[in-house]
Amino acid sequence: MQLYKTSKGNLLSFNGQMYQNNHDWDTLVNQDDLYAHLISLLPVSDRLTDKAFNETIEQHLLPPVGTQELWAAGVTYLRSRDARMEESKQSGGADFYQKVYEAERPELFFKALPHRIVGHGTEVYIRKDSTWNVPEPELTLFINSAGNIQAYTIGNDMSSRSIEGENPLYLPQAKSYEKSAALGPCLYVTKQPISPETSISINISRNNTIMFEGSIQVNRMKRSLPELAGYLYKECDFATGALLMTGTGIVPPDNFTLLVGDSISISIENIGTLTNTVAQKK
Ligand code: DO4
Ligand code: MG
Repeated sequence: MQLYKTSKGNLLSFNGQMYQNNHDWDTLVNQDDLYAHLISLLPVSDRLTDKAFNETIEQHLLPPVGTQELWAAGVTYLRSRDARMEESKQSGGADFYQKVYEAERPELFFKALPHRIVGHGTEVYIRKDSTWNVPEPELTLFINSAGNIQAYTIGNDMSSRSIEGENPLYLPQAKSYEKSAALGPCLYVTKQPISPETSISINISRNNTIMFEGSIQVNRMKRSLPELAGYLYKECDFATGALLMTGTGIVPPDNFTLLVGDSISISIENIGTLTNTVAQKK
């Protein structure tokens, strides 16, 4: 089922029926068994027509986040390792990416607090002091406060490759700035873990021309999803749960950089499409 956060309440799509409730987001999603909890709420939720549902989503959609921190895993796919090794050859940082790809401990970094996260249909930013910028399409986990994966969404881990490539110690500046993270359009809540065959795809268009497209399956990831969640929760508590981007397996060629006005669309089966336009901080 798909759970959408909107400024008019929470919308749920289940078996072709649409529902609405007004529960507090953090309380609603931070459950031991979110799927069973949402099913139990259906009899006491308002039924919506398709028209009312679609209009609310078009006009009032928010990113699927309450007070949760957003974290990210890196170098979880071979393509990310290779691209990072290439971009950091000059700085002497290439070995670190090789090592972290092989290491038992994954790369995890803090990405954003909720106020820096944007939703579907809005702007993401590229930095004005960066010359090489890319989106990173990533399956993103919602993990409850007990450390268990309860749902999935689409994440765009906007990244500056020029800043990150100059020195790996600049990673926080390459990754965390205003509107550097997009999430949405919904939380996909499943009874079973998401299928490893799930496909992630992206296209970037400029003046209605596709400039780049690519896709990958989740099973190409080097690490398991519970492994990434387990490392994040090792020494951190998250009172209302946390969101975790799981790394990119798709990197555009080195001669590609995003420009203001580009449109980025990321799709993941069963979750939908997350579309954002590229802009800069005013
Ligand atoms: O190590 C730098 C960041 C890696 C990353 O964001 C990714 O692989 O998705
Ligand atoms: Mg990433």
